[in-house]
Amino acid sequence: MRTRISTHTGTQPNTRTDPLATVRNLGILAHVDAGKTTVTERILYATGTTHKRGEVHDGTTVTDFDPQERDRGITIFAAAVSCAWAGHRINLIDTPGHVDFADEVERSLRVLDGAVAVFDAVAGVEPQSESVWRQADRHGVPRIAFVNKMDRAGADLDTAVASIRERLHPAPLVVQLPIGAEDGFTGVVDLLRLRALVWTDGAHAAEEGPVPDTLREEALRRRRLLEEAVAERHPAALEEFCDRETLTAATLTAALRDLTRTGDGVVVLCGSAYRDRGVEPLLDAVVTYLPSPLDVPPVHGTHEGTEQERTADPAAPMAALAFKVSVTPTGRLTYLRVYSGTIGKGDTVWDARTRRTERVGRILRVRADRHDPLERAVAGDIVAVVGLKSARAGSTLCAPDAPLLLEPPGVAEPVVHVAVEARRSTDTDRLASALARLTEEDPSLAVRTDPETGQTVLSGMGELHLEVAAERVRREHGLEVTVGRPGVAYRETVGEGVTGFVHRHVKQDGGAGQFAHVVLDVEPWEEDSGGGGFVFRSTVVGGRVPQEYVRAVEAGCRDALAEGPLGGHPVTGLRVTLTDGQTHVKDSSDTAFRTAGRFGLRDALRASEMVLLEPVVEVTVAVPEDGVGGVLGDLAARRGRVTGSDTRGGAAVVTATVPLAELFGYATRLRSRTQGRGTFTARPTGYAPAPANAVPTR
Ligand SMILES: Nc1nc2c(ncn2[C@@H]2O[C@H](COP(=O)(O)OP(=O)(O)OP(=O)(O)O)[C@@H](O)[C@H]2O)c(=O)[nH]1
Ligand SMILES: [Mg+2]
Repeated sequence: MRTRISTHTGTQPNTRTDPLATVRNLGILAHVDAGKTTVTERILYATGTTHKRGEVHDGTTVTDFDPQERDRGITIFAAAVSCAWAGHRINLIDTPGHVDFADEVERSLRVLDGAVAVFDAVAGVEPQSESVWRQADRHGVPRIAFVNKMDRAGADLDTAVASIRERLHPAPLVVQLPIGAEDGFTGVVDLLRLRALVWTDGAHAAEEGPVPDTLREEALRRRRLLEEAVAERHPAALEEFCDRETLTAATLTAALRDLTRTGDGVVVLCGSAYRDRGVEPLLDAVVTYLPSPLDVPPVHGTHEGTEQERTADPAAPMAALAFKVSVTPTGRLTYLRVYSGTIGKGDTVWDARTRRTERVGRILRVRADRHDPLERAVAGDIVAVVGLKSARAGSTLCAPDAPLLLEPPGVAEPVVHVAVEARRSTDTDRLASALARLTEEDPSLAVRTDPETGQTVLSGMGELHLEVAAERVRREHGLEVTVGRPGVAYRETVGEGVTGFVHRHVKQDGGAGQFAHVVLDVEPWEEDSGGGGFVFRSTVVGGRVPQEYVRAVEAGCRDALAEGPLGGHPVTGLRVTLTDGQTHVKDSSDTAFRTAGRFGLRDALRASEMVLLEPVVEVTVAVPEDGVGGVLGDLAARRGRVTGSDTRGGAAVVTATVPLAELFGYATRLRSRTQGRGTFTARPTGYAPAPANAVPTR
């Protein structure tokens, strides 16, 4: 095994007193193709976890192990592997960059303590880098940035950093100066230690030496800029800077660590993962700047309505969150982040979702090519467990005598669906169980039977997502299936509502009667309340409708939102006000008011002016300049609205808002129109009114 030098400066807190301080739960995040899997691969190589460098284009990487990932050259499933560096254990999750798999990223972010955001040194911040950055912001995950592909023609660290500053974070703190450019990129100057690290092809590790004379002045200038930027944001550093007019490497390190953890600054490094340059300093930065499980706030959960807090203490009651389920030859692996307590082999645990106990079979530390069995895993760790039958991504597992429900990661609403049918009718049952297996592993897939056609309908996040799912049914289950044309999930909203809409639900023909009168106002409502686009209130005075019946009316209204009058689509973006009502001493009940709410709102929506909404995405298309005309024409034909155009690295970049329904097959079309040189990415931006002639039914 080759030996690598570790270049990290500064000391780690508590390393001797608590082994948890040496754990890093790390995610690799970025836009599609920025090089996450290659970075991961080089990390595994640098840490001695693997002994050869795998390549995405050869299908030989550790984390893109699924046959479809290897064929398509993209990451589809987040993969977790553990490795060791400078006395630390790094549990690393390589995430997919394609927007269709954003839910996989979301679930990973839920369990991470820190992340490396990877950027392409030519393209800078790309649309999906921006989306995952915002996702990480929402989860409060501290990040460092790695500007990758410094070897590419047109690579430029300063431009990439400028795009980070402009689009993601006001304080990128660059700690390296590249040595050489593009094909001649050979190393970096470490601005903290003012030493040069140079990599030569075929060599085992970086060679460390003095800063080359030609770069000395520039390195000192940039060191100065770094000191100023840090002092400006860190009070203790500012004090030292004012006293001594400079900052020591140790002060810089400590301040950068603080700024990373509070999110007030983002440390930026650079390199070329493909050429294996810049990986060791990145690992050093991970262990130096990113937090350990001890440094992050305690996790919160609920039990029977009361909120509870759990700290990363191995002696506390056990609580863990499952973030991934994967059915492998080793068995059904459930990946867990343990938040508190200790989970042991053979333990009985409580699944807060199913409200049942399960037994932990084996516990595994997942390494590149093997799984190491563990007797137990403690708070702060990420491990895989064999033997759990019902746990899903998002399930809380906890000690049976200390039940707790951790908030599961949100699941995005599927926006695209296809009808799936087994070629042979005798395979229908097998198809159903294959699809059930897929949804078990991937909560962003959903299966239902269309009540009108009886067809099996699979829904998910996008065309690619469903294509991958159908292909898994074929490959992994050996089933021949036909897949229909994709369709999008429409919604309905209120254009103009109604006021004083009266609904009477009365059944008094002997026996126990039902009596509920409601009067409803319905109006359009902007979706900003976080309540799924539906707001309910009551303005009833004088106790004419008792509180419990008001709640029943609300529940009934929610029932009615499932199917709107235009085509049976979910209804969103409205406020319903219960303005009046009437009860009957004997015959009123929760059920009667719930029914009145349901049919009252259904009829009120029928009487309202409704608007059909369709999912809309923002596409960013990059093509050689001579292809722009064709792209614009094509986008216009797809009801696209161009919102911007730019040039980047010799290519024209067009952004446009396009209805998702018009985008099916676009990837293939663009490739053939541009002889494979055009690329595009799409980012969901929500829903917009669909033209009147597009009124579809489900
Ligand atoms: N020139 C150059 N190419 C690189 C570098 N790093 C990665 N690549 C190439 O870029 C392509 C994409 O790399 P991946 O590692 O698959 O990127 P990714 O971010 O994991 O992609 P997704 O998982 O599909 O989002 C591959 O062909 C890599 O060989 C680099 O440093 N320099
Ligand atoms: Mg990848």
